[in-house]
Amino acid sequence: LVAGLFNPMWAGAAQPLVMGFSQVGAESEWRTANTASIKDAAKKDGITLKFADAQQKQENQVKALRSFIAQKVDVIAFSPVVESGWDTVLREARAAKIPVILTDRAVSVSDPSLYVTFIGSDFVEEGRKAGRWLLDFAKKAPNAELNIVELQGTVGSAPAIDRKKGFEEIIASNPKLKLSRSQSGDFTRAKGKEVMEAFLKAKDKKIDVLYAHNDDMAIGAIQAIEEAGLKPGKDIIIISIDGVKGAFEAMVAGKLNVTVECNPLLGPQLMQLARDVVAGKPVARRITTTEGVFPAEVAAKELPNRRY
Ligand code: GYE
Repeated sequence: LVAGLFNPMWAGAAQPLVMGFSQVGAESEWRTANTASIKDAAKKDGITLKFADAQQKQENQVKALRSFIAQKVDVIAFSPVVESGWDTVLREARAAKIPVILTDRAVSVSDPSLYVTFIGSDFVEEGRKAGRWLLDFAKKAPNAELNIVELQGTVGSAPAIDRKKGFEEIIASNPKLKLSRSQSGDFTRAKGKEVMEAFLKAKDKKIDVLYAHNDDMAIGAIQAIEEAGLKPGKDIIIISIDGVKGAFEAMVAGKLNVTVECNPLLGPQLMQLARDVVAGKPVARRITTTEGVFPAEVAAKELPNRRY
């Protein structure tokens, strides 16, 4: 064989599969781990990845999806910033016969067959787990009311909607647990800090518990609490979601009480799914990841095992 003359097409070898992936942004530690997992898995799997970062804006995602359609990729995968507003562009993908896989976040569309499958966590269940931890905590606490404030994720996003819903469903069973304030911190540290500062400044009611929809906002809030001269994890009990390394470090330092795990390492499963979908194999409509709950007591022991 003469080097340079060999064309794999002549040998009948398949062209590498091309995936267009539209990511939410780079808003959190979770997202960074998710992006790394997807890029890594594509490389290992020999899949050509066209990656676009939407910087938390739906309009950027719609543009990215349209550009993937124009480029005739084999498969589109994306993690939708918000739940609604996808019907039109998903119909365009269908008209171009490009299958769509949802990762991480769900959409609400009029016709569910506009996407093939959805791989990601059960966010309602994560909210319930956070609520159950607080129910247990409240059992041990003196009989007074517990005043809770909430830092929500991105407005209109599946994890913000569902984590609120699951948490509220559980705490409703104990009238001692009262949610007094709830505002979006857009899943970032900077916003989490800013909103917590505003909560603390209100000073109308002592804050007993903070429920943050992700670790990054909790970590931002921890700073705000310390700057206000209070002890996070003690004066204010803090519950968050994701289970990133930063949360484990905060728990080891006694500043965070519990994190509910949400697994970002979806890359390998996504690549396998993409291959199956393109090959026309049947796949499950919904693939849920398995996750745990990590209270501060186990943080030091678990930290070395954390992969994100
Ligand atoms: O919890 C948060 C990120 O969609 C599950 O998005 C994801 C969430 C995650 O910004 O940290």
